[in-house]
Amino acid sequence: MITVYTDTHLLRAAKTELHGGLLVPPHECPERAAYVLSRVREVGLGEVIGPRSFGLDPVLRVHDADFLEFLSTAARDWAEAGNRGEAIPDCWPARRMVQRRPTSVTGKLGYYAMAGETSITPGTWEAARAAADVALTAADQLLRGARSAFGLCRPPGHHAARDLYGGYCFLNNAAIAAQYLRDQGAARVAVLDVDFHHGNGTQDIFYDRGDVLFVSLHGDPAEAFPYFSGYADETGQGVGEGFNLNLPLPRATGFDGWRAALVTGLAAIRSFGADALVVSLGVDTFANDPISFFRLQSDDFSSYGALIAGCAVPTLFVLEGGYAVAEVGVNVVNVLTGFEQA
Ligand code: Q9C
Ligand code: ZN
Repeated sequence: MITVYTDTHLLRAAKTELHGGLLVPPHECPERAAYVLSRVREVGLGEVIGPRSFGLDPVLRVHDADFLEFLSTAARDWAEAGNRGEAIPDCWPARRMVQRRPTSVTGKLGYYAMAGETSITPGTWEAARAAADVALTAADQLLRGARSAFGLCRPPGHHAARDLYGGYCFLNNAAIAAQYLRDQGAARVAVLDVDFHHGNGTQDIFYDRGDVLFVSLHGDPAEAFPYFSGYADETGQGVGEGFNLNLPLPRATGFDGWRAALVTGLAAIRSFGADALVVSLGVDTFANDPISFFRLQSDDFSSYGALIAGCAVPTLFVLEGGYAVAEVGVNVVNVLTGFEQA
């Protein structure tokens, strides 16, 4: 399996995450990608190639132009406004307030943020664009006939909606790749999100679509981020009704319960008849993850990689979360080798 990777992710190196009432070093850190890349090389997964530049056209198929303009200017506008820390919102358009974009950068942060933990810094936009190019370049491998490919994306993407960032995400790499596969001729694309957190951004982007099936296994939103998305009764709307499958799971779910939900999700993907599968691959389901509450062990990742291979459809893996940093490489690559060896 080819891996697509670029050092450009290093430009996403925030000093702060709002966590537990403190500004702490971010869980979503550059070392995560280093661990994954070094494990890819250690097991000899396959060639590692750089991304090509796709420009903004495939990004604009999924995200709004005003949102991209905001992301590309927020860090500079924030500094020019005299703020000394990293850019974070402190006011949101909550219930019964006006959903209108303010002109000031602080107002724009609240307008476009779906969560407040994620700082915007100089370099964030460049890194996010490179991550989208990584996902698109890996998607191109499928179009050239590969059975699978791995986009080693950083920053992650699945919490980003068409006009929202947050949850460590800016551009929705998996959604951009899924839409690109559609635009290049795949009639039906499934997105399987196995990150611990609900992929609210991907759900939102494809919610009214019958050509892209979204399936997500995640911590019950009553107890887990993103809290306001991910319930089982969110099933899609309009022609998209029935093409969104949420499988929320309780605290302390281990591999038996998680695997049963995966089998349900894979059955939906099979009966949908996908021409391509995009896997939002987060390994924050790991028992030792510092911000999550499932109990998967490292060997379990190999097992479920093999189950995903049972779909027998060209499969693009896109890196999402996973914050037990030293174990992220082993867990991610276990999924990929489990898939390959099935
Ligand atoms: N203060 C992904 O896994 N909530 N994002 C922070 C700790 C945000 C996770 C909780 C978690 C976002 C891609
Ligand atoms: Zn996650």
